[in-house]
Amino acid sequence: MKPIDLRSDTVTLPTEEMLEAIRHAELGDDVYGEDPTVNKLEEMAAEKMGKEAAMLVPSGTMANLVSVLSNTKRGDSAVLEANSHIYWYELGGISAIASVLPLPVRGTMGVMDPSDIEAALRPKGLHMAKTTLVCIENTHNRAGGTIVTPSQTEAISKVAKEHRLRLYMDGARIFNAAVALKVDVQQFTRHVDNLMFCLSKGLSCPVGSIVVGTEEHIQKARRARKILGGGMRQAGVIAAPGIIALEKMIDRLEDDHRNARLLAEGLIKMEGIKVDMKTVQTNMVIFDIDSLGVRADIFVKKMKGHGVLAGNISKTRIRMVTHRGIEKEDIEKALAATEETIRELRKKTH
Ligand code: TLP
Repeated sequence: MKPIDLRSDTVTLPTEEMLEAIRHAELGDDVYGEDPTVNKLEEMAAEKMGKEAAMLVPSGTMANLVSVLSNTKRGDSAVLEANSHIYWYELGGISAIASVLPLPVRGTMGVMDPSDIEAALRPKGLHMAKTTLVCIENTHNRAGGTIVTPSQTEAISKVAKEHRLRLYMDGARIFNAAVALKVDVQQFTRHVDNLMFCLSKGLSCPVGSIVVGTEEHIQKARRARKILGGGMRQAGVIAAPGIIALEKMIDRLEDDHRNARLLAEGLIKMEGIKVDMKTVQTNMVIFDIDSLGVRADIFVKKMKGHGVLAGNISKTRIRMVTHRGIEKEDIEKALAATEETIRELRKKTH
């Protein structure tokens, strides 16, 4: 039987309509700017985000790196959240490739306090790596898909403006935030200079992320993408499902949020499992199994034996992500499998 895959929303497969759109996409060489499908997607994305221009890249990791590169110079420093994806999961590309010194600031549920950002800035001076950039993440992955609200984003943007810093948003799942708060996505984007969002997560596309900003910024970002080897030719095959994603796949994220809540409500009832319900805001559930006295990687392995895939994100914490293809019945099965796993482990330790 096919496992219930709750490791990530990146496992979503394209819809039939997306596959059909790929088959019929009008194509050209995008390095010459001549792929009409890419051009259409980039225009749609810029308009949706309320910015001047946009650029398609293969992955969220490249989108973040391109954005760091195009917002900074070698030897600058950048403030980011201590548990952010850029800091944790991107092989240190910010330092290894962009030569930028990260200044990590610990947030609360993924949200940095503006005064902590201010305190982290390097003062001007001969000895200092000049701070030029602040990065926020929305929704925040390691905090459990938590939202940086529009007013929190605005407060951070005030600090950025005051200190003449650029503000960048890793908005890999920004539509999850907008749908959860029932606000237009521009309520977030208007406070940042540039951002990226992913097509390949909850929006179900097979590949792709989009960098958005001013015309001038995107011109710079195009050079950064090229040096990283991200200039693609008939990239319309990637853009075609992206168009469908923007037109049709956003509102359904609400179903994923409902399922995540259902999952969390079931998990919290189980002995030995802790869920901080405040963090269950979108399509992720992170739970702690510390009091079970078993390592998270072992727990995850046992779950796999019961047909459920999850991710261990620390020694004691496990992440489950809901997405298209996961229905209410799958949540019920996942809960039953978790209960069974706990029972088995208890038997072993008694
Ligand atoms: N996140 C993946 C893993 O890399 C952890 C996941 O399964 O959640 N920003 C954020 C906030 C992300 O969550 C991710 C992917 C990325 C950037 C990178 O995107 P990709 O995987 O397309 O390079």
